[in-house]
Amino acid sequence: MSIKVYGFWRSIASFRIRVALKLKQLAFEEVSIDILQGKQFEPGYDAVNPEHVVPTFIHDGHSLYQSLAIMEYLDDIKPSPRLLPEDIKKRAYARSLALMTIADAHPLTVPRVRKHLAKTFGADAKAVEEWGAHWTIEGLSTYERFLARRKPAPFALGKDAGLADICIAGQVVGAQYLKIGLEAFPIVKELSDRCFAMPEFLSSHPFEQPDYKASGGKH
Ligand SMILES: N[C@@H](CCC(=O)N[C@@H](CS)C(=O)NCC(=O)O)C(=O)O
Repeated sequence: MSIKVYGFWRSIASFRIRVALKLKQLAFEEVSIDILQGKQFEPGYDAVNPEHVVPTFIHDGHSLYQSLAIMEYLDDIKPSPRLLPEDIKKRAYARSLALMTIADAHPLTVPRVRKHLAKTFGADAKAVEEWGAHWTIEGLSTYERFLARRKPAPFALGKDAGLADICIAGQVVGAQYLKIGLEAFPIVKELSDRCFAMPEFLSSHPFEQPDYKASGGKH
């Protein structure tokens, strides 16, 4: 089986895929597309992914897009260990938690949105950063409220880390970029500390990626 991921160190969606592949113990090659330099818009990458975003996942020559669809596909091709619970109610709840960042919080902070705020609405660097911080905190607050009502045991859906934990950990990575402390989100913090104690999460962290290190370690 050959797996190639077009990703980027800073991409939280790429982080999700890295963790998922490592939890599944599936070997992969990652090709870096510098989305801060606009490489996602170049013709070579347009041929790979016409949405001009990372990640793109290629399995034996078959292309897939969108981190949620890719993670569900991984469960289909390698069911154990599972990323989504078998129980249908728990499975839907795991997807719900996943979408709170994938669909609601994270898309508001990606480069194309930040660029549009600056270019079209004249937002300066400080305003763009405040925008990002606002939506990142909204995402963390949402997770804290949900996890307070349905406590991690010890992971979001039970004894093993899965899809929901990957997504929550990604939201925490977004907070780290903006130096947002997690004091106000103690349950999220405990869950993400537990995740990043695992080598699959830690080695997938943006600051551990070769393209981050090669860039001189600035974020
Ligand atoms: N919903 C997509 C997110 C795709 C996405 O927006 N990726 C970001 C990086 S995390 C990107 O490539 N952005 C490029 C841009 O904003 O120009 C997923 O979960 O895969």
